[in-house]
Amino acid sequence: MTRIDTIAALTKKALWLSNWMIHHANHIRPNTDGVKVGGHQASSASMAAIMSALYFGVLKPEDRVAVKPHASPVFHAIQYLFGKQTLEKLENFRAFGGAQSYPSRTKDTDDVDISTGSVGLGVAFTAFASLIQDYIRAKSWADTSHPEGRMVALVGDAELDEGNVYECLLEGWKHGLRNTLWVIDYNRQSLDGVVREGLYDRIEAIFRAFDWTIVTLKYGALQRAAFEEPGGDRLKAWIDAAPNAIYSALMFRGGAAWRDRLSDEIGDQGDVSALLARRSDAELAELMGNLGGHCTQSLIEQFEAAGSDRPTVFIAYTVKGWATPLAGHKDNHAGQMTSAQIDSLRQSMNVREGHEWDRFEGLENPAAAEQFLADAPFNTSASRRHIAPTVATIGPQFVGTGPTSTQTAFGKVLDAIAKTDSDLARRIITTSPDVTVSTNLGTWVNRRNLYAKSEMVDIFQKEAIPSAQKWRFTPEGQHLELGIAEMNLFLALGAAGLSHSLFGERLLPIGTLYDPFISRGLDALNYACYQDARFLLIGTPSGVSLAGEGGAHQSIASPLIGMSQDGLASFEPAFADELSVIMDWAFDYMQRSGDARPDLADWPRDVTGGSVYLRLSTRTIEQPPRAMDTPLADDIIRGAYWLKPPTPSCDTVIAYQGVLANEAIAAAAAIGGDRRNVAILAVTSADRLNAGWHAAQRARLHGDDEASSHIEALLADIPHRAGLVTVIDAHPATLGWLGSVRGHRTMTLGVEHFGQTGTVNDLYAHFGIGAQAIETAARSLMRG
Ligand SMILES: Cc1ncc(C[n+]2csc(CCOP(=O)(O)OP(=O)(O)O)c2C)c(N)n1
Ligand SMILES: [Mg+2]
Repeated sequence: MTRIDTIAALTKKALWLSNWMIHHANHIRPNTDGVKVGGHQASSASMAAIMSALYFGVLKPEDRVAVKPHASPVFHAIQYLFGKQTLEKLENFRAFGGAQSYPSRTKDTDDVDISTGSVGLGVAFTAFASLIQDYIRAKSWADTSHPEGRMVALVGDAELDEGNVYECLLEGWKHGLRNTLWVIDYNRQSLDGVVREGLYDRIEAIFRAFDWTIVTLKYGALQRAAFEEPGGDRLKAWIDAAPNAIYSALMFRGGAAWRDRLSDEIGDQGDVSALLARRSDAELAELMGNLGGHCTQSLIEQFEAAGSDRPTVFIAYTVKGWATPLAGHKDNHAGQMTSAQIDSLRQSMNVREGHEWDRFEGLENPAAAEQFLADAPFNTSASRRHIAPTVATIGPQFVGTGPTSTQTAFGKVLDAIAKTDSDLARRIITTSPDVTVSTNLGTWVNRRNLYAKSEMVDIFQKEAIPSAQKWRFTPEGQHLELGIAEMNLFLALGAAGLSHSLFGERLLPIGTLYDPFISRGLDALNYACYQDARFLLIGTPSGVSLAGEGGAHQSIASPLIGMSQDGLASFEPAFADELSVIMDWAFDYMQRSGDARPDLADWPRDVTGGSVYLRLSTRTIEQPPRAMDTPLADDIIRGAYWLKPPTPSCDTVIAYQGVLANEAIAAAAAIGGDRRNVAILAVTSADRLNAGWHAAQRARLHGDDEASSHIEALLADIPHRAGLVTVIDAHPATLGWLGSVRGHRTMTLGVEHFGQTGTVNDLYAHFGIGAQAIETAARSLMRG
């Protein structure tokens, strides 16, 4: 058997196993709750040949692949054929602990490079992964002894409807994207139906506009041979002119329908009729289904010819549901074969009943196939995931005690780090969607420069035009300048934040953006966290405290996003010294990789590490005169400390998070005078405080009676009759739960409506979060 024949035979195995996996999950495995299991047989069939050609023939271990989410079953089947996926996982496809519905880096065990699920994100991720690979390899500290990988995306054609794909094309073009291969499964069907005519031309024009190499795989080898026969040119012309819906419908109806239609439209009683007559119905159906994306020979030839200097897109014509009874039907997205249909597919694959899962069942020469798989370039025994050493932190960088804002302090901390000759400073990569200067990254960039593949001087500097910014681009530069698209920021942070695992080099990515615009990139942020990428996110400025900017620039929900986003520890420091401590901790936390204990009672994040989000402000406030010590630093990281501790007679607690610290202090002074019966709780992280509380509750439910959380300990001595006022420049629910910890009566102050322009005092008064409002709320609780 030739290499092509072997891969074509393995394609059939991948097709069969993926379809059987879905059938088994839906129709054979007992269903205990009546909820549909699902899985995409037609979408999988569409990609079986493309993925088999890549994995069995073309890919190398250093390549990284994002698989179209709903082709997950084919991916798992291919890994199973390689011997890297267990039967148990396949039998439990979409079940608890089984192979995942959509390929998952964190949940699957069979070597997923790039998670997918939310369409379009995996596609764009490959572009940023490629940029990050280039970034690393441009650095003098990088180990470039291992080969460069290609970043590959296997793309559903409807994924191109997602705007983030175009945002990344533009960004990729700016940065000289290369070494990126996208294979579009051009089956002209999405979830709901068949796409508009003429889509191909639009797609081609778009990729051409961004300087991509375009390879169209329209006709398979069988079709190309038929075109050479007498009358073949007429057949080709018919195929070229056929509307998508007609082609799909005929694919569904099969050989006899093809013969009727073609005979009607181009049958000439001469050459074309003879061409058709030479083929049985089955052969005719095979010929018409032999589009480029299903032809192993064409796929291998074209993939192997691809260069790496430019990005390449393969537009591979396919049929959704190829080689199955679902082929071409417009409703086939969630459609599944009946038991009778899967049975006839089984027979056509020479798979015996009871041997459905056997890896090499039905193959002509199983031993040769097994050897072929063992020898496949992609199939190495070494792990394809890297482990990079951690980078030592350098301790908190304190930046003075005068009045300041957390955003200004952030810039100074980074500047202090930039001045050091440390690994930490070298491994930091900063990035920002066109808000580098306005989020105080400017001084860092002046010292550490912007990244570009080749040197570019700052023309303004050269022309001696005064500017605070030195905008010099160099391969050693450490700031990745992005356009405004926030999705790209999070995709870049995702790729940079996985570089230790993808490329074996540790990066410490820091991304800054205006806090409200987190929402603009939220799905990509979620996606980065789902992949367990590690980065530090700075949202600044935030809240109504940036006053004059008005409603659309004032974030309200972001602390709740920070709390609810899995994989992201969020903080909102009020003071510069807190920020210094948190940043130092964050650089360590981002690099942790302990194993989560499988104990429900545990809050494993402190062991496993994660990403960190800091919500900062541009409002300058007075700083407390104090020295940082270890107990205080520990409490800052745990999420709260007493700025003014309670006395036994405490009747009011004011708990604030972030920039309203001085309002809390003023209100406490106004209420308590010198009697010190008002305590002030400084919350640095509602997120970690809340997570610790939940973890302690779960632990106690599981029998650990000693378990206690930081917030429970802090509130333990507050008399029950005391009132609790919470205040934040954000949604009040962020801190509202504090009253439930020990059952204190609580008033929750915050911002629930879109902001206004005005002075800080105007807005604090308008939203009821200033000192006066806090005092009023506290007094109302005293009366109660
Ligand atoms: C962001 C997002 N929106 C919606 C979906 C639901 N969805 C999954 S696949 C799909 C259609 C995909 O069509 P296409 O990319 O052409 O793949 P095909 O099924 O044709 O292979 C949709 C709408 C999703 N997974 N992600
Ligand atoms: Mg499609």
